[in-house]
This record gives sequence, structure tokens and C-alpha cells, in this order.
Amino acid sequence: MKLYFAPGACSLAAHIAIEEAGLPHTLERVDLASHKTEHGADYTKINPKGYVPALMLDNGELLTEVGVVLQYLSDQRKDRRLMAEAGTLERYRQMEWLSFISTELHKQFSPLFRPDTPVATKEQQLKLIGRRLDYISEVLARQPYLAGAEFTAPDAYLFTVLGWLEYLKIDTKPWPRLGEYAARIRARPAVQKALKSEGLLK
Ligand SMILES: N[C@@H](CCC(=O)N[C@@H](CS)C(=O)NCC(=O)O)C(=O)O
Repeated sequence: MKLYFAPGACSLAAHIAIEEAGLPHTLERVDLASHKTEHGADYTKINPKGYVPALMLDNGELLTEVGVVLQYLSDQRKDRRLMAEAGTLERYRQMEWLSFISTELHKQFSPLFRPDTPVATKEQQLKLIGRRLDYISEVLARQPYLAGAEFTAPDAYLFTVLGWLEYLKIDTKPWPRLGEYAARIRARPAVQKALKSEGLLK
């Protein structure tokens, strides 16, 4: 399988899951501004949606959408317990987290990355993101990871999105627990490996 990624973008969640699952893979970096891959290919011909992540399976099928790619990867190595067995309530809870992070958190950041977003819109987005982080922080007061006692795929996704707070220089003082959580995840060998190979760690 091949993961199309951009350093530090939401594709990092998939990259972490690949490393956590120990799956053989190759990587191809995408320049999101020019839509060219590192090998000079037109990325829009590979993924007409134009965004990352995209996972090219060995049979030539392309899988997109973070929440789905994470579940696919997790299901390749069930013994690593990145997602619970399909059909169980535990699995639906994890899917609930994937959906929440995608729609209620990840996508609220998108206008903050656009240079032409009006300041008032950015402020509204920051307030909304703050409310979501308050909620997540309350949950993490009761348990070390989103789905309970163990690291699972939704944690790879949340860790990736939390990384954008620093990049965007957002004050994280209201959520010290999230900083501790991110530090714990960052220390995982698979996460270190993914960060290093994206050039985000020396
Ligand atoms: N719904 C998509 C969103 C993916 C997305 O927002 N990707 C961003 C990076 S985090 C991107 O590639 N943006 C560039 C673009 O939209 O052209 C998913 O869940 O995978």
C-alpha cells in the first residue's frame, strides 16, 4: 500500500496508524498548493478530491477520508487493537470519536489555514474549537485515551489535529491536560517513526 501525505496534515493520523499496525507501505509526499507529488505526478489524477490522505491499496483501489482509512488500516492488524471488532458497541464508540474529530474539530480548523479568511470568522472558529477542546479535556480527565484505557486509532487522529494548535500559535493554556495527552502519544515509538519520516522530528 502507498500513503499519499503532506507533512503534519491529517494524513499523519493514517501514517501513525500504519506504523502502529506495522504494515508494509511506501509514502509519496504531495504538495497541496501545486497538487504535484514528489515524483512529479499530477495528484488530482490520482485523487480527484485533491486532498490528503489517500491510500493506494495493492489492488489499485484508492481509499480516502481519514476516518475510513484509519478503520481500514486498523482492520488489517486486528491483534494491534487500534479499533475494536466491527459490530461491537466499543467499535461504534470509536467511530463516534472519529466522526466527532473529523466534523467537529478537524474541519473547524480549515478556515484558520486560509489566508483570506476574515478575522471575525477566524475568531468564531477559535471559539468553537475551544468548546470542542473543553469537552475532550473533560473526557480525558476520566481516562487516559479517547476510547478508554488504551491508545486507539481516534487518538492518532486527535494527536494530529492537536499538533495544529502549536503551528497556528493558538494559546493552549486553557487545556493543560491536552498537552500531557499529546506528549504521551508523541513518545510512542510508532508516532516518533511517523514524525521522523515526515521530517517533523530530527
Ligand atoms: N474529508 C477529508 C478531509 C481531508 C483534508 O482536509 N485534508 C487536508 C489536509 S488536513 C488537505 O489535503 N487540504 C488540501 C485541499 O483540500 O486541497 C478527510 O477526512 O480525509
